Amino acid sequence: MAETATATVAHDEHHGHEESFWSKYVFSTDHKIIGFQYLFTGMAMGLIGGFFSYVFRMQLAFPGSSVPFFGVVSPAAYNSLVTNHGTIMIFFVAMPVLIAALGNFLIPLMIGCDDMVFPKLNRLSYQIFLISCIVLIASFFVPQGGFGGAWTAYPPLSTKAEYNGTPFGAPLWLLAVTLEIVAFLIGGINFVTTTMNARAKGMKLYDIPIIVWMIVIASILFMASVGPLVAGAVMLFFDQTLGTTFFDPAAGGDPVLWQHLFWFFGHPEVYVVLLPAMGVVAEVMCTFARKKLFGYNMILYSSIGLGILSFFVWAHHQFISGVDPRATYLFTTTTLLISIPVAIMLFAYIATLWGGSIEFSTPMLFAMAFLGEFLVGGVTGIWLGSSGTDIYLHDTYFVLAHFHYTFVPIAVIATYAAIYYWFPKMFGRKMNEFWGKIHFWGTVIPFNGIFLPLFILGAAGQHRRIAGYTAYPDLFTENLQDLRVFATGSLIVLILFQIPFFVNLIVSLKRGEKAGRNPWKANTLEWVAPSPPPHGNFEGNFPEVYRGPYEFSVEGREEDYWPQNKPN
Ligand code: HEM
Ligand SMILES: [Cu+2]
Repeated sequence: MAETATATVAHDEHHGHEESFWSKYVFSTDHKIIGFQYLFTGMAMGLIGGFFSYVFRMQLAFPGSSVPFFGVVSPAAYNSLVTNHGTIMIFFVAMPVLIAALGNFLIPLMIGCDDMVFPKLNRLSYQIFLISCIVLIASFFVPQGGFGGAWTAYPPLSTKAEYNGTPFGAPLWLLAVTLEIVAFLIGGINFVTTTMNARAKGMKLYDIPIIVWMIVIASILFMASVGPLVAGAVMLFFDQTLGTTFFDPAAGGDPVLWQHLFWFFGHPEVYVVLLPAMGVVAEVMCTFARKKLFGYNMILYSSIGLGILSFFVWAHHQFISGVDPRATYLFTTTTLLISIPVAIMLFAYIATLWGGSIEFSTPMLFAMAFLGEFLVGGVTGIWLGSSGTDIYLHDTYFVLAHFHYTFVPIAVIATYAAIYYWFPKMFGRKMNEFWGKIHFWGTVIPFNGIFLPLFILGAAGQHRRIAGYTAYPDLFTENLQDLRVFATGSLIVLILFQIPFFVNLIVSLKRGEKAGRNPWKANTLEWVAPSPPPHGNFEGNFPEVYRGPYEFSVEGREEDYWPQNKPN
């Protein structure tokens, strides 16, 4: 079981000498540093993606006027902003932060070893990711601008510069996304292998914290679903650059083939980012409710079931693409089925809270908000997964509101829960609670202010991805313009309330209250290590595991928590 040998060898190689800034922070193979690299790169990309949403929401509220800090938004710029906002948020924020940053920082600490089993592959993964970010950003500045064919890159629009007008932007976008995928394939191998082979002595499969399981399952899902998309990406790249016609119907190609390849990956991808977020919420909730996780095995098996089912739902994105109407029955059914494991997990989480002695700390508030907000995303998905209703709602703002009610809880709300919760471990100090709570309310309330009105606009027929909708009287729904302005105003409020977060983060790094090893009195192994953990994590004293990760409020014990490494 306890196989830390490989990691120890690699890690001894660079022990015992003063490290320069470059070897310590830039070319490091330490899993924690790589986690930070992913975290801060992801957050920086998040600022760019967030800025883009500000620009196009301003255009939607005040069509044609000059947007402060940007200028007048041309239709081409609008398309490119929307496309790259989506691309950035999914591939360059949600994935690097939730999987790569948390996976890297937490897995070795939580399973009680000194590093990933392949530290150099780990470094390579981040370096490729960084290159992919640079390629994507560069693609905004090439002649004729960045790609504007949506994050789904449907052909024929995406295949030829004559169609999309971005001869350099389109292939660079594709290259960036492909490199990002390569980075995560490499990283994923490490997460799975490390968890299976390097666990602390005594840690059985069912003693692994749920978040580690979630990252492992997510990595496997990603690896299993992305292959066809990579093949498709290469074909699309050839269509763009070499003049092949795999996806161009004008020359006998099949554009719907791309949709299949894209969504065969695209739907599992939703769970790739969802599962780590659910893991975060589980850890935070148990600690701050002082309760054992309700139904550990059930949650674990539900997420595996969810993963498997997610390979059979992809065509619910294609109900109006000319798929056989009989197939839509099948995909409606599988889509409704998949809501069962998600519901089981949500119920288990609510049961975990039930009767707990809840402390409404900042991470806990974010974790609980995740449950409520994600529920709205899940429930509205049932209408979209039913082909009958989807034919009407397809590509409206209803869809947009639906998936933001899933992605914002994942990539924003759960991510903040994670940052507030593990910040003391990462940097040895706590973040300020008062400002944390201000940040919480200032994020969650305006979030609903942005997206609730968009459900109404969508149901009224407003189509997504339209830059100058005033040009389409049928789609304009002029009487609902107030809702658009309200949504944009809410976004501005949300953005302003991120300032206390960043100030809190930076000030707490230097002046936050010192945390000690286990500030939240939690049970999992990362809290055994010093805060912040040194190189090698446990100062050579690797913990031994005696029980599962959630033994809170056990009867007959003096303390209300029982760390995994305490013999009794
Ligand atoms: C909280 C701030 C956010 C706001 C205000 C926002 C707003 C929007 C809007 C208005 C659009 C559609 C524009 C149009 O179709 O004309 C859009 C598209 C999109 N957003 Fe967001 N968004 C936010 C955060 C996120 C996050 C966190 C994610 C994912 C993790 C995300 C993923 C997407 C995707 C995938 C698209 C579709 C892009 C496309 O159509 O190609 N967004 N966003
Ligand atoms: Cu889907």
